[in-house]
Amino acid sequence: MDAELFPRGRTEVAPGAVHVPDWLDPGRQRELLAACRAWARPPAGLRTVRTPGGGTMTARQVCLGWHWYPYAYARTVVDGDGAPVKPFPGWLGDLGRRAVRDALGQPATPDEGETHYDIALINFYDADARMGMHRDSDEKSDAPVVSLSLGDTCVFRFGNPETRTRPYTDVELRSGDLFVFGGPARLAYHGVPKVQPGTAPPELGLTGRLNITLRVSGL
Ligand SMILES: O=C(O)CCC(=O)C(=O)O
Repeated sequence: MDAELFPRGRTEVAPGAVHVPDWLDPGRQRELLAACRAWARPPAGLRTVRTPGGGTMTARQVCLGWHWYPYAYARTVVDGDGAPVKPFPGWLGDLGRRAVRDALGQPATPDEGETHYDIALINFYDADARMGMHRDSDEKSDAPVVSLSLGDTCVFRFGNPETRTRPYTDVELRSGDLFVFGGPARLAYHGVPKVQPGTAPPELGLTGRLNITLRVSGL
């Protein structure tokens, strides 16, 4: 948004959890959106995730590298069309390492060359989609999680590692924003209680919100 009353700056929301507004410029956002559209196509495309309790997640999802399903990883879409998961591209790993350096001011691990982002979870939110408070705890690596947002603005709730409830901080994530959480924040509960429909930058050409999270599996 132009002419902010209070310009948005880099904010440490909790130790190890950093929000960097406008990290992706409009051209990079368009490139990432085009890639997401290709990844969303079948086979192993965008799907509705069913939870063990018989419910469904309202955000629809496609995975790269490793296929996440509640609550494990596989190499094929075991809860969908059975196809092999799409590969995780090298350029996305480079983007992940750069994101960590920019957000945290340090490499993802002491030996950065060894940090191989190999999972992307891409969530698509329409106007009514939400994501409940949860921890990203199915990975064996403690490398930071990298989160990139495209399209509609959302309220991203970032909490603590102990409980789904307070204390938490609500952060507005807009198109192009980066959020990284590692170290003491790596296993913090987080979720998306609300998407603000119609707030995507018109020139992006996306109705809804996409979130791309990059993780290191350690598998
Ligand atoms: O959409 C978001 O910003 C959060 C996504 C998320 O929490 C997840 O993929 O585990």
